[in-house]
Amino acid sequence: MYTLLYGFYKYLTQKDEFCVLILGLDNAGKTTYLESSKTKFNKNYRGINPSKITTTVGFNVGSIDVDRVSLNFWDLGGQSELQSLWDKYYSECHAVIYIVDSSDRDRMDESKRTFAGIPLLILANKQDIPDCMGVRDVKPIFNQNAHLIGRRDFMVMPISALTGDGINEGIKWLIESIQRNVDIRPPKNVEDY
Ligand code: G3D
Ligand code: MG
Repeated sequence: MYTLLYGFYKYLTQKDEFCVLILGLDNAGKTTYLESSKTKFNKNYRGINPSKITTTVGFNVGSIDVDRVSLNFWDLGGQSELQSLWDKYYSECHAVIYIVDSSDRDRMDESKRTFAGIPLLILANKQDIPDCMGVRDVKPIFNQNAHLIGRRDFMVMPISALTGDGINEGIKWLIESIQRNVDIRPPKNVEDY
């Protein structure tokens, strides 16, 4: 009886866990995005003051729960020495969020890295900065690499990690895409570890 109830309890409470890689050049707003998402989705999370966010050495992790889905975010930091680690984490992940600083026209070209297979959400961050590049400007730059982006769910969305605008829409898109892709990359549940 206990096992039956325990099994039922586990069925009710178990969440599907997915890993989401947060990539982007340094200063794009990755850490701010992670903090902002946690503040929005985790009721009791109070967040750290944006002015206290310092350059990420190593990486930051964080997770958010949305209904029966748990997203584990990995913000690997953008320093070029660490970019060699991206591939390793990439093979284990269910989706990639790539954050670009829309106010940094000079480095937009450097941002055109590509990844294959899993859903890719490109966030055009810092939309609160006047005269930044909008989605209309950012999208064509990544579309030049459409042949590398290949057959996958791919979206460019505008956000401001600082004000939180656009975060919810991005997470919603991400979860829908991960769930569409679940036959190819099933969730990693606690029992798998
Ligand atoms: P990173 O983790 O990708 O390196 P951070 O980037 O999250 O550390 O952010 C780098 C700088 O960009 C920070 O400013 C941060 O406040 C700012 N930033 C992040 N997101 C936004 C945004 O949406 N709008 C604006 N205006 N600024 C943003 P500082 O001055 O602390 O270096
Ligand atoms: Mg950082």
